[in-house]
Amino acid sequence: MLEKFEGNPILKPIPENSWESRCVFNCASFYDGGRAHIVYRAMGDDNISRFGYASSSDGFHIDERLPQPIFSPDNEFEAKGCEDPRITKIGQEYFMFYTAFGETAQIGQVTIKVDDFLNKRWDWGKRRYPFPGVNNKDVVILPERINGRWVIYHRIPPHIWVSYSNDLHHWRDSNIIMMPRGNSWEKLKIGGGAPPVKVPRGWLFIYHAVDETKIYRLGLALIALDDPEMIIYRSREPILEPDKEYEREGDVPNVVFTCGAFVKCERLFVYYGGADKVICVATQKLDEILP
Ligand code: BMA
Repeated sequence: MLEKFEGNPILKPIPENSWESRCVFNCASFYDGGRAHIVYRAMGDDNISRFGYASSSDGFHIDERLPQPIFSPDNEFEAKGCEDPRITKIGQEYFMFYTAFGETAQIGQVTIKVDDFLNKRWDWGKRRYPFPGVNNKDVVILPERINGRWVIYHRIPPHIWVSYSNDLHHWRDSNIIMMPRGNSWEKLKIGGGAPPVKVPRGWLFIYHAVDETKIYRLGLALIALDDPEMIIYRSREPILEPDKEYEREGDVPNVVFTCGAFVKCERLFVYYGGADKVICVATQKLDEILP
């Protein structure tokens, strides 16, 4: 259902940069100030993930890329790396959730002022770990309160869970909202992909799903605007699957994995890692993607 850009991959590793010499992949992406911003996971010689930054004026062609990482591990909770960033604008701040990989793979959470981000002052503030010690990943947050509370979706294997907060720091009332579906492309586990995008009929939620043979695909769900636990649609078939060489062969084969999407001119742009090695984009007109 999504159309892959013919110029994929749009970003590849740079062998001369030790921190991103091996792979650049799963990236947060959002559109602000007339540009598509991409915060991507990179790995180099030491096998530790850090985040790099690139941007594009048309969403397809990268016309800016920084030579140094903009976010790196800085304590024992993330000693083995920071992975899979997802960024959402709330008021005058960007919230970034990521996987903090240390003894366990848990959720990390930071914020940065919009003005600081756009001016490349990488002041991310205090690092928080809202579910201490829990094997928990793939967080996406809704950009506005629903019935007075903030809402995140996250993944404690193999399900997608919802949790709520009054203050954006303490999360409670967790519930499973989506489960893997037996004998299908989403049999083994599922997890949140891009932060949900608001469309007139609901929250458009792209998630990833893993089958028994470890192939990663993307699925689509629509969540009721005023009820974070009501799934009003879930695609029977994947909306993206690995079939190009750059998705089938890489650091981990047969993977498409998204952490970011936005709508521009009625078109959905989805950024994704191909085979844990390169960054790609796929798009579709909004009215084509929803049945
Ligand atoms: C998941 C995460 C992703 C990765 C995927 C496929 O568990 O680690 O970052 O893209 O596996 O290897």
